[in-house]
Amino acid sequence: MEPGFSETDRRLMAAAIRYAERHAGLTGTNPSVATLIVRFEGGVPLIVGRGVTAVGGRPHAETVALAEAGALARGACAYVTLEPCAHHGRTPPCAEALVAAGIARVVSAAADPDPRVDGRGHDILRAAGIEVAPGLLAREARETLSGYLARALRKRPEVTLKMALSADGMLGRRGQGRVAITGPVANAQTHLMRARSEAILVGIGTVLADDPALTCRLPGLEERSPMRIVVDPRLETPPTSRLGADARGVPTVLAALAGADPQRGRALREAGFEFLAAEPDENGRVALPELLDDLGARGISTLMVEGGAMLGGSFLKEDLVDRLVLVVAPGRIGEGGVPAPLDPQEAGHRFDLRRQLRYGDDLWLEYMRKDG
Ligand code: AOF
Ligand code: ZN
Repeated sequence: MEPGFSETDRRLMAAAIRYAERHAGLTGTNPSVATLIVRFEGGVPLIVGRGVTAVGGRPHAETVALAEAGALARGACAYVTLEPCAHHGRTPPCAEALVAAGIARVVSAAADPDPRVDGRGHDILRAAGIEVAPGLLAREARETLSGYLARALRKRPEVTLKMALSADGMLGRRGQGRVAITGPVANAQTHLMRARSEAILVGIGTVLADDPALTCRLPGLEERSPMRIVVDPRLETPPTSRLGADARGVPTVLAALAGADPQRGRALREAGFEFLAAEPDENGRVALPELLDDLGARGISTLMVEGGAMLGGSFLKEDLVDRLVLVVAPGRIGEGGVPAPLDPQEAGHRFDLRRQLRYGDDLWLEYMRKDG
């Protein structure tokens, strides 16, 4: 137990962190934050207000929770997964709103690196005589805020590399692209991951071999399909591909190098594709760090990399992967297989294994970058 916190504090903060997941990926450039307003009646905690950052990013979690609590906020304790903001947006800062509502104690998890906040939120609370207890379950909270934190601190999206492997460590069969190896439960989880990402990226090799749709096809979540990005240096994506079929509905961006055939560009533009002028690396391929900088500047904070042994291998080699998801299916591919750029054993050396789940016959392994 962290010093200065009770077991009840810890349980309430854990609940707030779970609640913050609710709008993960739906709050734009804003993080999905949660607030619980809690009164202690004879030592028993009673939640009188709950809030999560609204879809689109405003109102903030504190505003929502304080509105629900009303007059019951006076003398209550607020549990916030991120330091309350200190800047004036469309509404006054959350720190001031907590003061005005008469909150007696604020327990927070992660600090906010936004230069407009960065400790000032806590300072406003302390100056008003509120007891401030920061840092409870900070690591767990940072995981729910990781996309926001990556963009705030590194000006780049958080990168999740997801790969499906056969039991013998193959990604697919040579010349055939992806062969369906994982089962329905793991596949549904993949679609859920897509829904929670702001953008999904594959290489042109995957587009040509698999003709993927890269949409979220879970019933009720079709609207949550993220932006699709293809690393396509020479504009080889066929306008008639499945990506082209709905490029007008789902933003689809081709990251191409200068000098790509303008004729192709025209046909693709007509099909609804958008373009991003990528920079070449020393091997004449699309430079991935610069591509990530570009996506960060466009407000993308979570990127899921889903395709291609080559592209996945490059992200790993260049140390650009923050989260790694390996789905290991029971079947073997054997002769003619395309080996994955790393296996679970190597992954264990480079990343921390955070979750290990069974989905049907598949093993789902989630890792985080070691220093994270
Ligand atoms: C909070 N509570 O629920 C969230 C916060 O564009 P704005 O004005 O909405 O401000 C965005 C910043 O607000 C963002 O960078 C982060 O510092 C903070 N997010 N703060 O008090 C919340 N989502
Ligand atoms: Zn705020």
